[in-house]
Amino acid sequence: MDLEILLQATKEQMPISRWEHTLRVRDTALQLADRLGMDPHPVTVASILHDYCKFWPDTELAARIRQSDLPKDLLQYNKELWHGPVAAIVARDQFGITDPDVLHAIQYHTSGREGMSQLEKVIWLADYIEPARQFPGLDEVRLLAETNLDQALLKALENTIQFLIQRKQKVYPPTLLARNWMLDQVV
Ligand code: DGI
Ligand code: FE
Ligand code: FE
Ligand code: FE
Repeated sequence: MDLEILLQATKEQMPISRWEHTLRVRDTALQLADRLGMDPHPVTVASILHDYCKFWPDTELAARIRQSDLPKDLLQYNKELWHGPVAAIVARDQFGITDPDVLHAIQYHTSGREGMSQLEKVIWLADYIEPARQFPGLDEVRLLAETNLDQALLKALENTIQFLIQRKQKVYPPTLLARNWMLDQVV
């Protein structure tokens, strides 16, 4: 996969602020991956593409979900959950990416899921802690991320679930399953 083509195509899909977020997620994910001794290539590809569809119209995202093999229950939950799964379809069908781990990291980068791989965890967390983010409780998650990926992810999932509940929003069940699963993973 030619990274220059991916970078250029992705940049064209979004405003500059989101493009800069994409590059910060890539750099943050590569730092985590380096510490964990992971192959940087899949980390790079997944980070670049994770928000590819963030600025696509909701109608287009919904249509792609209906046409594809993606879970249809997404349509009953927050629209914020749609861009990752659709980006994974684009990565596969338009960019010919076949590595299931990369496709899953893109697909589940918002929801998380039970049984997340190390790559899925790194992308999820990098998206949450990249330097320009400002969530309540983020300092604690950033600190945990320096020493324990699983503890950081657990805390970040809990913060996200609390944020959604405070706002009287639905929580997509895979997010709850991810949090329950992480609770058993942490040491
Ligand atoms: O696309 P980004 O802004 O970089 O980040 P993202 O794809 O992780 O989207 C995060 C937003 O999605 C976050 O503000 C919370 C919202 N959201 C809505 N419903 C859910 C959800 N996040 C999770 N994890 N689970 C949900 O059910
Ligand atoms: Fe490649
Ligand atoms: Fe996203
Ligand atoms: Fe993102």
